[in-house]
Amino acid sequence: MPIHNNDISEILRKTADLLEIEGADEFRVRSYRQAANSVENITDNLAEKVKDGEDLTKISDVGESIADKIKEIVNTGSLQQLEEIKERVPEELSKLLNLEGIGPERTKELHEELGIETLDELKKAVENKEVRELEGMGKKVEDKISQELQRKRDQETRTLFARAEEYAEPLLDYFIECDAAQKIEIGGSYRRRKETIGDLDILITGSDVDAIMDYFTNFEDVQDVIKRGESRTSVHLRSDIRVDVAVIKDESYGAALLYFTGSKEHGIHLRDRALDMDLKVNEYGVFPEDEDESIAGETEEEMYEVLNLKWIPPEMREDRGEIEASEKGTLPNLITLDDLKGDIHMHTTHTDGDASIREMAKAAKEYGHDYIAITDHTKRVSVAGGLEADELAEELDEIEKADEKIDDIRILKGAEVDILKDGSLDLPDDILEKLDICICSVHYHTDLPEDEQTKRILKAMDNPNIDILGHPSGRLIQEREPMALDMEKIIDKAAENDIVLEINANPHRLDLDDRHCMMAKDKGVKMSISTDAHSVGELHNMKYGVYQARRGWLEADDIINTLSADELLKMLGRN
Ligand code: DGT
Ligand code: CA
Ligand code: CA
Ligand code: ZN
Repeated sequence: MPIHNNDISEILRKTADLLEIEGADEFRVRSYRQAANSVENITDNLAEKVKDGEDLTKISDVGESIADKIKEIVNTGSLQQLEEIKERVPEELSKLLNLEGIGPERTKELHEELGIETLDELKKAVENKEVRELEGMGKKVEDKISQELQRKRDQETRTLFARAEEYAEPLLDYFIECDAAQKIEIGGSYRRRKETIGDLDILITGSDVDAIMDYFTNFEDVQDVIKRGESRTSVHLRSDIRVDVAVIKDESYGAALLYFTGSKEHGIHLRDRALDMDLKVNEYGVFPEDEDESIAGETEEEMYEVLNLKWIPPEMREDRGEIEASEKGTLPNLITLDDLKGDIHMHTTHTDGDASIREMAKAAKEYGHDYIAITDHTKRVSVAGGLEADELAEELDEIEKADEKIDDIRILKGAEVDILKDGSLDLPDDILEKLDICICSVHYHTDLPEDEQTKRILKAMDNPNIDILGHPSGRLIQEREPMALDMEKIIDKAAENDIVLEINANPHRLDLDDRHCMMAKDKGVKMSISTDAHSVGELHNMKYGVYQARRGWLEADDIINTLSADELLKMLGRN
């Protein structure tokens, strides 16, 4: 069985959760949890590192003891210690613990007082109004739990894109060795680069369907075969992700790809358009009325062409006006990863990052950037060791020196300043004026009522020192809802004050989302795409931001870090 980084981080995280519920030492719990986060964020395959005998303690937050646990997981597929804790603490309690508003004490209380061990049992207790009777809970907590349970249900049916990718890519690699398969492509929401995907839809051309399906179901990551039909097979992977494979003929490849890429709404719009032209579109091709000889089907381009349309990039296929734009010849020239010249949001060991300024700069240079901005946290963000004004001044000094000494990459002086509850910033203007790039973000009081939250951020946006509004909605996909916020007002203010809105490329954030990207572009607002990296590995998350930008119809011109460093600083009115 292949062990993915995700498998390792999940085992470590579960161990941390169960230990915490059991009341274990806080420090010990944290060491597991931090290691889990760290493992989740590295891009190299850990199982291979173990096999190669590499030193795992080089990974941040991984000490000797955790390194041994990782080896055990890679070698045996499980962790003995976790198996032992599971005998004392019901495993599913970790799901309770991870609901917002329930900590270890409440989990324990729900377990001990009401005998709750699973989310289903919690749901029943909420419905029976039993939770509100517990000490320190009440109706408000019960309502919150009820909301959280609903969100959890939605989330369990979909998978974060970046997570799906970890399972999809090895499957594609596996098929390279399959002689019976020719072309292979993942369609569906995955090809459209949606932030979460329901299942993977894979298309394969080849004539020996049985050989292809046998090969597929023998994939080492396949957990169970849901159904096997004549030309379609569905399975669950061990990660619970569902995969549908369809085998098609060469002459229908384009038609099937178009159909299975979707979206459903895009497909229906195309079909209606075809009907108006007395044509029939399906997953086999385009057919003139009453004829069974297709006039197109081998490629997507010809499918669109016979409908008098230009080929439409998959990320745009959501029926948000792309068919009209294609007809008029006004499709945008979407931004690509290559267009980006720098990454202007990242953290270092000066606050909560894992790597030094020098290490981040070297890694970014290797990645191919011309410049980066170091943007550490400031004082209000105390959990991250946010910097006081004098500490930031010292860091800026160090950035300048690093910039002089490290060739072929420019290092800009930045900070990610906190927007306080009243809309003022947590550092004075005289230090902010010294920055090349000033990002401002909300980190606390994310649950204010909409008008108060909006007013707060609008006020911050009136500070002349702010260049970029960081992760504007504050959402964490499937984990935390966006803040209650009038985003249109924020976008209008950004247009008025020439403030750049960030597209945070962290695959858990993707904030702005695609719709707000579109809205911002419509109002002439510029955006940035940055990783907010806290480690060198996360510098590779840039692509997820690009996918989101493409889903929002953005072009290179809309994104400020497609500019050179000099042009960028000029645009921001700095230096
Ligand atoms: P997902 O998996 O929920 O993230 O979203 P999709 O878009 O991958 O949807 P899925 O897996 O249910 O189906 C894959 C594609 O197949 C979908 O994007 C379009 C096509 N499709 C599925 N059902 C229908 C349908 O009823 N009508 C049309 N026109 N196309 C459909
Ligand atoms: Ca799908
Ligand atoms: Ca599907
Ligand atoms: Zn940040």
